[in-house]
Amino acid sequence: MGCFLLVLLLLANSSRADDGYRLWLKYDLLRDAGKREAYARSAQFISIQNNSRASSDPVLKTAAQELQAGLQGLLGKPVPIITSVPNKTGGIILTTGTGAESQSLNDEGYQITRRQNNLVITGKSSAGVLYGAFALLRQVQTLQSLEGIALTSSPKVRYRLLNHWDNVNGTIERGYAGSSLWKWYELPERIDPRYRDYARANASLGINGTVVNNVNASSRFLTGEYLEKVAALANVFRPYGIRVYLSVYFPAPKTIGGLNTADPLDPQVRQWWANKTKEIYAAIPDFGGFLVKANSEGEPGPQDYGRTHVDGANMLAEALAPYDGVVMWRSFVYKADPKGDRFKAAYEEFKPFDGQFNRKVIVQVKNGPIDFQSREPFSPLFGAMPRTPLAMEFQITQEYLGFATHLVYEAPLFKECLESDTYAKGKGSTVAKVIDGSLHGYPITAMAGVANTGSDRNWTGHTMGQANWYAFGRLAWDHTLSSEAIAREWVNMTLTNEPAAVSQITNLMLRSREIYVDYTTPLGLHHIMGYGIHYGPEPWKANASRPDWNHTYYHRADSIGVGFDRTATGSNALSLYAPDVQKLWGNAETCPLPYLLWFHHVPWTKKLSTGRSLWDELCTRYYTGVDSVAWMQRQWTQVKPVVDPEIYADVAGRLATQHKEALWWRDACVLYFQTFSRQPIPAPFKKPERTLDDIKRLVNTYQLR
Ligand code: BDP
Repeated sequence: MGCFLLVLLLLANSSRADDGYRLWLKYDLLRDAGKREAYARSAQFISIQNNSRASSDPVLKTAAQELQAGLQGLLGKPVPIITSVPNKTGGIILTTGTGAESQSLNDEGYQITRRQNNLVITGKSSAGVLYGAFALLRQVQTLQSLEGIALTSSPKVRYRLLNHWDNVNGTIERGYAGSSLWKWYELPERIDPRYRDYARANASLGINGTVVNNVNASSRFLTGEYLEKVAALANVFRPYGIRVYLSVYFPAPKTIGGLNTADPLDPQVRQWWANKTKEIYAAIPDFGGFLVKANSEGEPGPQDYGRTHVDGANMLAEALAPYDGVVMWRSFVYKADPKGDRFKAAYEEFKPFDGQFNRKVIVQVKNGPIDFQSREPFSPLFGAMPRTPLAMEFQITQEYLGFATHLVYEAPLFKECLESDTYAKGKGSTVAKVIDGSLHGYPITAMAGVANTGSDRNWTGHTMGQANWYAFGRLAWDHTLSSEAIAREWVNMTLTNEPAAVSQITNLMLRSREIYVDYTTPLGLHHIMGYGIHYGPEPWKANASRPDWNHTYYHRADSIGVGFDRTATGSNALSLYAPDVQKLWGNAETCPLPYLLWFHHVPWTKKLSTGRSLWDELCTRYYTGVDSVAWMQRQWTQVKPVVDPEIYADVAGRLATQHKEALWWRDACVLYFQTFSRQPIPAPFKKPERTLDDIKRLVNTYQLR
């Protein structure tokens, strides 16, 4: 008997082990029986309101099925999908319509209300209903009441996309969670069930598009062979309201088209793109469009033929003219000019073209002027191109944020940028208002996130990285949501509903980005990470093949001080911003400390607003940053009793790695910068036990090939 009990206990325990595959869509039985019953009273059936169009709509069907699977899991009882509504009450009705109730919604919005004791999910489109279904599930997963529920929500931007930097050979550029999700060698014949789970996860957030291949694109994706594979993916994604897009290799007319030029003004080249686009739409009728990286980091582009970004983008837009597709043309460009400032490059190249792009073109801009650093001021292009729709490009994958070993919750980083004021039309002209089109009346709006997904069982390597995918999706839908609200939702849905633990984990997540900044690049330092792989510290890098790939270019440390003077006495990149922004950041005395070294070369001895000298403040940040990682470890230990053991161990292990590497960062940076400041490590901190040479030897091995 005792033995039998033990087996039962073991079984119960092992069934709790969670490999993270189910993300935030776990749908495990709610523990509180009272709550389960209350929800069940409102969820006795699901019905698609009878109209002939609706019953065959695959997206509506998905909505009903997702609701059914979710509710059955959460409530532990069957929830039938019934075809008609014979005055029945106590159920959930799904309905599309353009009636009065949906007036306030945009095309993909939803409304959840109570009508005659039914819960009614209304959308103008079936996609809206699908998003409403996931919103209802979220209410239950986060234990919100359904009594008197009245939710209305519409996405603030139209195109909400993941960008996958995935290659033909299954590798992922800057991917840290295994290999590509797309098994090109098996497609189109074998459909990995995971494709559907990928679509579910995205749809649950409102993501409605995915660029499946790397911006450093291979022309192979445009061959008939690959279009068939991409079409097979599109077929899986379609019932989830997700469209596929492709990154294109600009010289494709040469590499796969047999032409001897890819000049965008050449009639044959234009015809080639028109034909290719027609071929794509024949295979994928709801194809979303093209993403282009051109004349950037060695990628070819229109400038190779003496043409411009406008010529290139407009050519592709014309090819798309007969279809419902768009061109996302990236502004990530910079030149190897030792006298220039990379900060200004995208602005200088793109701003003069404002108003010249075809109406189907969106210029996709990285959040900051350099490159996805842990903190950047917003790109000066935001607010500067009123007549060109600009899309936001965030990086979810943690290329510069410690890969999949450092816990960095990115919502505060995304929000910081979105809430920055461009002052383009006076106070309150936030980046978010540029992106959602409300500031300049953009006809199309978009937000893209470079994905952090891969073939790892838990999708993102670091389990907590799932929260970054989640946060990106939620903010692309509604940028007004707070980082805290998003974290709470995610923790409730993914880790635990236990209130004290939810608060504790949420707090840890909210602080994590600032902690990362503190032990890597405090006070506005930037671009001093390991050369090439972008991992670990390497502030001493000074022999790169391009001046703007040296890290000394960015920090400019000397015996006087450190930081990049971007005021009028330096590169004057500040002048690209509106006068109010210049005022905010232009004076070293008043510049907020997070941005200080982005804009000023500050003497080591300069007294800061904290009361400490720059050198002492820098050291304080590096040391307290490391201590804060130890704090995160302790916080995590405390939630052990209420978090799944497998997930607990995964995160605990990665936090230990993070602590070890935070120490590398600290020692590397304080010892290196000390060679310039020539000042001691301030009390109460103890000087590192290793020497600069020791730490250089250690982290330089990362660069070995
Ligand atoms: C850089 C990455 C590089 C990308 C590039 C881009 O290191 O791998 O190709 O961004 O965005 O940060 O095009």
